[in-house]
Amino acid sequence: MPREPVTAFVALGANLGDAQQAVRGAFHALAQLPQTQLTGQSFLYRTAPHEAQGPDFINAVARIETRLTAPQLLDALQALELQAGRERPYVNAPRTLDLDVLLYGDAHIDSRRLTVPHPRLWERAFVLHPLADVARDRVTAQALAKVHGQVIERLPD
Ligand code: PH2
Ligand code: MG
Ligand code: MG
Repeated sequence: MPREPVTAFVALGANLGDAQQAVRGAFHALAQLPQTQLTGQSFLYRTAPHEAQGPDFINAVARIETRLTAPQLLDALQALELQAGRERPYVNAPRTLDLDVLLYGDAHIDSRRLTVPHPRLWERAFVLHPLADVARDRVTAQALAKVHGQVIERLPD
């Protein structure tokens, strides 16, 4: 039996190499995933590293409709990170591309590989602002107020 599609949200981030190009390319790559449609693209944001070192990040959020299971989606995102040359020399090292599952329908997942909703979603301006672009109803003004003060700049379209 084919599965019903699920609405999921993916955070995109990069702060090594041509980060804007990496994030725009990642939107394109998400649109090509099997059993998946890209249904929303946030603006791109330049953001200060949050609990991390290195250059500023480019961040964004994608909305997808997918028939992939959450572990299949994670596999697909990790494959795209590798294709973009991702290396993990240490925790939160600068990266050519980071793709994180933020939300997968209404699922609560707590496995060894994957925690959904993303545990730090509500602490991060670099996630909440682009998420609000593609899921206005999921991000309240109070949530945005809590991350006020984190440096984030919306880039022109
Ligand atoms: N990702 C992190 C840690 N810190 N800071 C910004 N601004 N953007 C990120 O994508 C980011 C971060 C861990 O994945
Ligand atoms: Mg991340
Ligand atoms: Mg990640």
